[in-house]
Amino acid sequence: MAIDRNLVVLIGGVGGAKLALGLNQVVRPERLTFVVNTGDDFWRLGLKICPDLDTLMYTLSGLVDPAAGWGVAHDSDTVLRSLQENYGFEPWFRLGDKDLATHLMRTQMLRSGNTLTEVTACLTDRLGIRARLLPMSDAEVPTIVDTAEKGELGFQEYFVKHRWQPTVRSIRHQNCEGAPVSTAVQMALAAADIVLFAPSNPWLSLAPILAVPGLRATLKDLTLPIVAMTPIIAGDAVKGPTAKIMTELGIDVSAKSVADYFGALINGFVDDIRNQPFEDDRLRLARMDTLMTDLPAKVSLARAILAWIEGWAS
Ligand code: FO1
Repeated sequence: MAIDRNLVVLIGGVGGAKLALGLNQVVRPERLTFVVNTGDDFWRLGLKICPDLDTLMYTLSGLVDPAAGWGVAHDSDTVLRSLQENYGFEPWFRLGDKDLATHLMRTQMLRSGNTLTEVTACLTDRLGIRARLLPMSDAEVPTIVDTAEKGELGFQEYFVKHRWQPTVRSIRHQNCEGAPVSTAVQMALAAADIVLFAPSNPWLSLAPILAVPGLRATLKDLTLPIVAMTPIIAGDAVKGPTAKIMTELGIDVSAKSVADYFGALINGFVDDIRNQPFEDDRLRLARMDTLMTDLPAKVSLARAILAWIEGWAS
């Protein structure tokens, strides 16, 4: 049975998209809103690339490359290879031909004066996605990673070009003072029955959303279930640099550290059954299998989380 409550999910890219797919099957689409990190966005070849929005769009529309978790399945690379062979362009950021169609369309619509929120609504509609995808802000708020070896790097240089190998000293969100929460995000949060932080990297993918001025304050004023989840399972991240970054920032690699990171913003936390249990008087805690190895696991985790939260009322 589809869940009939308004769910707002704050979410990053590949890690969060797994749960998004499960939620998409158990929540009525008109009740489901994703507020998506755009701190990873950048300009390449004159095109606006929004990796986390792309990943969610491709995942929810079934276009995604399942092995990578990003990009379009069975994509070709004719354009990128021509750029490299003819013009010596460095292809460290792989843009497939079909993927380029998305970036061309997005950029053209932005240049025509549409906001990123409007463009995303149009792209998702054309891809047959019925849930709502909202960029966290219409302003550009690029994530900058300060590293020991390379100094400050743009997010994609850190993550893709240098394969998240440099040691992270700190992370900042450029221009966030000038990036108000969009009206669409404000309205979604005002109508929410449940807010969920996806199991995305808190420091890289969720922190940029929380850095948008007004967002933390809006969340603090809500009196409803606000739940975060562990991206750490059995002392490590399933994929990506979460555990590595925690170590580099001097944070103990545990689910408890993740719960502490969200602090008073949350009142519930989903931990993994493989983790060492911890206590926190402020929080309702649940322990579930959060690994999501296949679609049935994604759907049953989504169902279990929402059933648990629904049980709070009784
Ligand atoms: N991730 C990579 O590891 N290598 C790539 O070449 C790459 C290209 C790419 C192109 C479009 C897009 O939307 C995403 C892409 N990603 C790539 C994924 C992405 O940059 C990261 O996974 C996220 O930014 C982290 O959430």
